[in-house]
Order: sequence, then structure tokens, then C-alpha cells
Amino acid sequence: PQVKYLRDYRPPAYWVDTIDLNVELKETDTLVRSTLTVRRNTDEADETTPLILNGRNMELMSAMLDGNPLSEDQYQTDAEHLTISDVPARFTLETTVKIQPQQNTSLEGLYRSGGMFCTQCEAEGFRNITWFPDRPDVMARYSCTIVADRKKYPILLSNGNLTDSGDMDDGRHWVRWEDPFKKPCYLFALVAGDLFCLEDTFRTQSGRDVALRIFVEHENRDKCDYAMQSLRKSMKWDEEAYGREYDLDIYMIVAVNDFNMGAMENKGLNVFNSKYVLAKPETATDADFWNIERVIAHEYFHNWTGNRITLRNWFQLSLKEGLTVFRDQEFSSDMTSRPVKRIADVRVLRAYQFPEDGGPMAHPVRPASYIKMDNFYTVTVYEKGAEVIRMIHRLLGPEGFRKGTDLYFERHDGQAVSIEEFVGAMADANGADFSQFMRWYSQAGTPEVTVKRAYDAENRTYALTFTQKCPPTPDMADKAPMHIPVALGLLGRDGEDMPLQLRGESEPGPTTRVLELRAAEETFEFVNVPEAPVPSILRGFSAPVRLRAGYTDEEQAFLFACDSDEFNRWDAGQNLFAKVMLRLIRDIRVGTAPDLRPDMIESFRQTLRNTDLDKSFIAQALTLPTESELAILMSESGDIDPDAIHAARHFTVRTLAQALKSDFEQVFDENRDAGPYRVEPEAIGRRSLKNLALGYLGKLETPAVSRFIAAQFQKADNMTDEIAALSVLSHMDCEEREPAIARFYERWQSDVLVLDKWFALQAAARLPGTLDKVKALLEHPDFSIKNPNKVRALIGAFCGMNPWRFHDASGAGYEFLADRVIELNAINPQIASRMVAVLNHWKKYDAGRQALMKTQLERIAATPDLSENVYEIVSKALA
Ligand code: B3K
Ligand code: ZN
Repeated sequence: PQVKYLRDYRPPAYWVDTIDLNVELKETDTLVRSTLTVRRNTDEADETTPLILNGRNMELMSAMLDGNPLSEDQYQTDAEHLTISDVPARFTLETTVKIQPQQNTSLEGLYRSGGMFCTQCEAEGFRNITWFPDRPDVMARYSCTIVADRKKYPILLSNGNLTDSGDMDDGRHWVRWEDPFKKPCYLFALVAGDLFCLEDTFRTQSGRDVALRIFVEHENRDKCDYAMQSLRKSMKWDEEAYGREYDLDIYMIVAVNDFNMGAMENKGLNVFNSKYVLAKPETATDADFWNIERVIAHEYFHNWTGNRITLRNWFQLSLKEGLTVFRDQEFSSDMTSRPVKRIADVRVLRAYQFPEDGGPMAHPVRPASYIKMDNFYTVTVYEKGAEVIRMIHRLLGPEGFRKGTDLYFERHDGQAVSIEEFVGAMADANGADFSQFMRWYSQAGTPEVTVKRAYDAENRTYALTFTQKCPPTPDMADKAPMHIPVALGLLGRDGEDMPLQLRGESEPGPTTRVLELRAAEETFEFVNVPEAPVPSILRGFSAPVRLRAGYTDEEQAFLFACDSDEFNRWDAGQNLFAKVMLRLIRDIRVGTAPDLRPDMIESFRQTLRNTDLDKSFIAQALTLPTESELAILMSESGDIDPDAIHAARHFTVRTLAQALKSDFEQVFDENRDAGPYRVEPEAIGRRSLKNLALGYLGKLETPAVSRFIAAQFQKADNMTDEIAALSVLSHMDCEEREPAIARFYERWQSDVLVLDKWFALQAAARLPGTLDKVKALLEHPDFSIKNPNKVRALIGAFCGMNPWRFHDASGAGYEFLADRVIELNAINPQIASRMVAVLNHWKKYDAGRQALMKTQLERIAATPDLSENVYEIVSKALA
């Protein structure tokens, strides 16, 4: 497999100005005729430069240059390219190919999902549809005529505006779409099917009416309202927050069941995994609703950050993804609760991105090389990319940031650009210098920031000395210091923020200051500090770093009780709980009886019963670090021990449940839903807290408790409560468990999305015998290995969310995963490579588990016809 390097990038030799497609959809062979107008890029090429087009899995039926059939000696084809050697400076090229979408299980290019046809072209799927320079810097104007059976496919969609349509006398019909905006081919889309359409309109700030259409299978017609509402909110928010107005007269969203990712921002025609569209209270949880709003917004925001301004090459992916994630995070914060959203995002970053940054797949936010681009749609490019944008936002302030985006849109609309153009606009609009800051884009690894504190009572000064160090990663040994914004406050003994005055300043400033670290070691000195403070460092998680502040338990408990910064307040609690559990892990491993200190139980209780705090916040604060999060912490100082981690966490939860039983019962009662189900922050907060209490109570595992939980399950009138109760039961060895699982299936067997929850919950169960159950479920008639949601629900949940059972010392979990990866490799390489990545961290376990994981990685590596996707992950893991 060939490695592609950023440093090798050259602009294309030929531009394509227009492409006209004619797609004849049939049950077997689909015919695609494409007419390109091509123009030589004279900066890069001369008359000796051949035209090279990408294509694969297609049969070339004919090719004509300026209307003349190409003879055999004028062109060459191999498995991936069509090369035409002698071409004029401008010409038209017409090719006709035959493709087989009904056999396309990779879900890349044109494929079938149930009764419909749909496409997924990002990153390099367009080359499965027709011959084309499949790279994002070639931007063309598209027109597309779709021809298909009228009965089976009454709805025929592509990008842009519908300009013409007609009937044929053989029962087929045709529709013509034209997209007035030029775009790279990864934004092309086509959909054909028999679909229900929910319609609405949106009036833009300049007074234009945009038709909004959501297309779903007829049976889902009652599950589109929330998605529509989310779309309208997103459109309004982008006008208000960024001054960005929608540009076409129509915006379409199509929900499909078979989809590799969450959704795709194709111009004017988003294609969505149905999971991020379909919802009603009986079938979707609070988390589902929140995700729908977020993903709808994300894809909508791409219209400006991704589509109008697109990428020069795939290395720049974070230019659109990091920025668009930042935008959707801000949108969600405005729609819900800012601190709770921030906590949820940082949880994801630490649980997935930090390990990625410390493992074999570590790569900078702008990767320098790749084998298969699909492997780089990562938490680093997306979530760390968003953190980098957030730091720019922090350094410039909201107004400076907005000046920067205004300039970016003004300068680069209609262009394919690089990250330099974005940061350049930020710098120019504000007269700022981001040259050192650019290292965030080129250096992988999570920087470690250590803080030393010194209070001088006599001079009333307080000095903080920061040192930063970025660990080596497989791609780079030595790292230069980064430009790190550290938001900071100082708490007095009374728990209040102190006024902050740095040495050299004439008067105190605001109580949260942003210190900018630039050197490997730096000291900041505060003056007029009346007493030794407790510092609250990295407020709001102002930089994606690991902080080593050397807090005592008492200081952490103090911050957990008093910090005015809610993020740091939550973080102090998590750090304290994690520290306590890491000590328990040590005790368990050496055979000491574990014990929980009464002051920890008391501090937990005070937060649980605190009526001044937002309920969603309390639920986040009292959700203990997960087994996976503890594994990450444990790996920082030795081998991960999944058994001891499970035992310590189980002990902690159970001890809290025993000690605070009546508190949990009371919290449960006080937070029952008063009226009908509503997706509103206050109601969501009550449900989160109520179900948190239920989860703790479940750990008591008495017959009375299991009866109580089963009763909650029976009574639930919404999916949030129903699944919460069932998932508590799923971990319990009680007589109510099986009947509840069976009843859930009977009730929901016709709803594929709800069944995903049913599969996932059984796979995540901590009971012994779970692996056998998972294997049996592979044979269940509602399971299909060809459907990515089902794979994620059953295989993903077992291997990713059930670390104790997956890492069973027998190695049975590893063998199971490898079997599935080998099976998936032949069906859907993108999904196979996502699944195999669970084994990336094999070197962090004990020698026995390491050997077992390595054996399976080697078995996968030796599989014949290994896809580039899986090869890249496995070879890096084994290196
Ligand atoms: N841009 C798409 C991701 C495409 C994935 C290609 N393998 C979704 C998004 O980030 O909006
Ligand atoms: Zn995106």
C-alpha cells in the first residue's frame, strides 16, 4: 500500500469546469454517462502531461473526446486509473460506465439501502461512480439526470435545484437537477426511492424562503418533527452567530438505515444515518434527541465551513471538521446548558482522543501522511481540531474571533484552501501572531503541563511556575513548546474568587485570567494576595492538555464544593473519585480489604442533595469515571488490570449505594416526571438525576430492588426511562432480567433503531456468559453484519463498552473480535478498520493479555485480501 504525504501535494494538472451526469438506475446494472469539460492547468502542466482520472469497480463502455470515440491506443486503464495521453488544452470527455450498486456492501459510492439507492462520496467514493479527478481541489458545476422506474422510485434527488422532469413510455421517469455552486466531487449526492417527505419553510434574514424537506421511509413519517425543528434552529443560529445565510432555495435531508458514519453534508442534499433523524419520545432517549439536534446542526453548518469554502487536499480535513465541530458545540451550548455540554465534550476528548494521541495511530490535527484517508476521520481531527479552534476563540475573544471568520468567508468563498488560510484570516483580522500556535496542527501528542505553586506570606505574592512537555509519538520524537492558553482563578479560604493582579499591573483585573504559556518553563507572579489561595487552573478546560497540579485530596474536595467555574468543579470531583478508586485498585491487587473513606461519601451526598445546582450537572458530577477512563489513568503508571478496575469501581458504587440508599430513594421520588415527556433542559435534568439514582440502587442487588426496577421498566412511558431501567436490570442476575429483555424485544421488534439499543444493552452486560450471548445474537434474524449500526450495537458495544468481559484473561474476546474483523474486511473495510482499532492499545496490558492480543493482530495482518483500511491500522499497531 502506498503512503501519501502532505509535502508531496501539487495542484491538479487539469481542471474540470462542468460535469453533466446521466444515471440510469436498474436492479442490476446501472449505467452512468458523464460529460466533463476539462481545462489544462497551465501553471502545472503542458501538452505532454496526460489526463489521469480515478475510478474503480466499473466497466468502461465507451469514451469520447470532443465527440470522437477514443481508440485503444489513446488511453490506458488499470484497476484504479484511466490515463489519456494526448489531450488538448480544453476539451470535453464523455465516458459511459456500468456499475453494480446492488452488490456494493462497502457503502461507499452508489449503493442500495433497503428499497432505495443512495450515495456516500467522502472521502474518495465518487471514483466508484464514474471516472473523475477524485480530489477536493477540483471544483466543478454539476448537473445530473436520474432515470428510474417510476413506481419503485417515485423520488429522485440530487444536489441543487430541480430544473426538469418527464415520463418515459416504458414505466420509467426522469428528473434533472442542477447545482449552481461549484463543488468538489465528494459533495455529490444522489438518492432514489419511495419516500415520505416532511415539508416546511424557513425565511432567511434577507427575506428569502427556503423549502426544507426531510425524506424518510413511509413507516417513519411520525418521527421527523424534531429533526425539522433542529434544522430551523440551526439555520437561525448560523445567521445570528456568524452572519451566514443559506444559499439555495431548497435544503433536503434523507434518512437511510445503512450508513458508515453519522451523516454527510452533500450540497443541498444531506444524507443521514437514520439514527440522527428519527425520533419520538417513545423510541428515542434524551441523548438521542440531543445528538439529532447536534448532528443536524453540524451538517447544516458545513454549508459554509466545508462546502462554500472547501479543502485543498485531505490533509486539511480539520479545516472543515474541527471548525464545524466547534460551531456545533457552541450551538448546542446555546440551546442547552453550556457547562454540561462542555463536560460531555471533554469526557469524550479524554476517553478517546487522549488515548489515540498516546497510541500507535497518534497523528497531528493536520496529519502529515496517510494510507487510507477514511482512517483519519478521527477524534484527533474532529474533537482535538475543535479544541484548537476553541483556543483561538479564547485567545481572541468572541468579537475578535467573529472578525476573523468574517474575513475568512470574505476572502475565500468559493475556494479550496488550507488551514493556513483560516489561521491567517484570524491573525490578519486581529493583528495577532499565531506562528507558534500553528504547532498545534503539526505536533501530535497530549502536552503535559505541570504547575508548582509558591505563596510568600510576607510579600503577599503568589507565584505559579508552569512547565510543559509534549511526549514523543511514533511520527515525531522531539516536540517544541506550544502556545497554551491557561484560564485561571484563585480561590480564597472562603471559597470566593480573589481579584487577580499580576506583577507589573496597576490594579486587579477580572477573577478569571488567561495566562499564555509559550516557553518550556514560565513563572507568573500575582501580587496583593492576602492568603495562600487554592488555584483553579485550566478553567473551562482552556487547552487540550494533561494538567499535573499536585492537588491534595482536601484541595480537590474544596474545589469540588466551591469553584465558581462549573467545569473545574466537575473536574475536581472526577479527579478526586478517580484518585480514590486508583487507591482501591492498588489495595485489591495486593489483597488488602478495600474501604471507602467517610468524607468521600459525605462529599458525594452533599452534591447529590444540593438544590442550588443544575440537575444535569449533578448527574454528570456523580457519574464516577468509567472502567475505560480508569484504565487510561492506570496505564499512565503501569499495566492495565481490567479485573481490579472492575472490582474497585463495583465496590465504590455499591458502597455508595448502601451508605446513601435513602438519599437515592428520595432523589428518585422527587424527580419523577410531573407531566408529559418534554425534551427540555429542566426535564432532562430531572430524568438524568432520577435515573442516576436508579443506577446506584441497582447495585444493591436485593430482590426488593430488582422488583422495584422492573416495575419502573414496566411503567415507563418514554424511551429514556424505559432503557435506563432495562440497562440497570441487564447487569443484575435476577429473575426479572430475562422477561424484561424479552418483553422489550416483543414491543420493539419492528423498529430497527430501538433494536440497536436492545442488542447493545445485552452486549454491555457485566454478567458472565455475555460473550456467548453476543455470539448467539449474531445469528438473530434481526442482526445483520452488513448494517453498520447493528455491528456497532452488538460487536462495538461488547468490545468497546464492556472492557471487563472483553479483556477476559482467556483471550476469547480478542479471538471473537478478530473473527468479526476478518469477516467485515471482505464486506465493509471502513467498519472493519473502526472495529479493529480497539486492539490499538494492546501494549498497555499485562504480558499475558498482550500476547493474546498480538496473536490476533498478527492473524488479521495475515488475512488474504486485507483492505488498505485494516492494513494501515494493524500494521501501525504492530510496529
Ligand atoms: N463529512 C462527513 C464524514 C464523511 C466520512 C467519510 N469516511 C460527516 C461530517 O463530518 O459531517
Ligand atoms: Zn463534519
